[in-house]
Amino acid sequence: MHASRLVFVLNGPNLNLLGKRQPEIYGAETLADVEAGCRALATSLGLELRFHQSNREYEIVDWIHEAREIAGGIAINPAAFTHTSVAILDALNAFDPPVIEVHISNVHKREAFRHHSFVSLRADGVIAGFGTQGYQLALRRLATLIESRSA
Ligand code: CA2
Repeated sequence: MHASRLVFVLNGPNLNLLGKRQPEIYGAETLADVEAGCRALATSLGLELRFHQSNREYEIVDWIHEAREIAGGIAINPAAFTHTSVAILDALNAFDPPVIEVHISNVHKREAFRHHSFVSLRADGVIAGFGTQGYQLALRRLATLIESRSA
């Protein structure tokens, strides 16, 4: 089977503030910096990228539905929706290719309410606490998984 090399990178609420507030938790890079880094790596991995951020749960659900038709994988930082959203879990459960969950901070070192993730019930892998480098690790893993599905 030939798996699509198109990957969606989806970001949840408040991640538009990355690099502008709380650098001690989330680092100094902006979301635009993260996107630029992902685009450069995607090119070198032979992946095509769709990179989105929204503060609205339904938009994230809609992008996952769009990905069902065309994408070979999703990397998602659902942000606060990680801990609350059955809707995003249900959408991901209707998406067959690999899903990697990304958190910039180590959620397990933080408040107890961040320790539970609905999305982890579906994710094939979870990256937490690697800073914004976690996005690059997720893309590398998706490239590996897409290749193994094409073999
Ligand atoms: O560590 C992560 O990536 C999180 O997904 C980030 C979410 C948080 O709710 C999760 O528990 C862990 C928060 C994203 C908010 O991002 C901001 C960035 C800069 C300033 C303020 C918020």
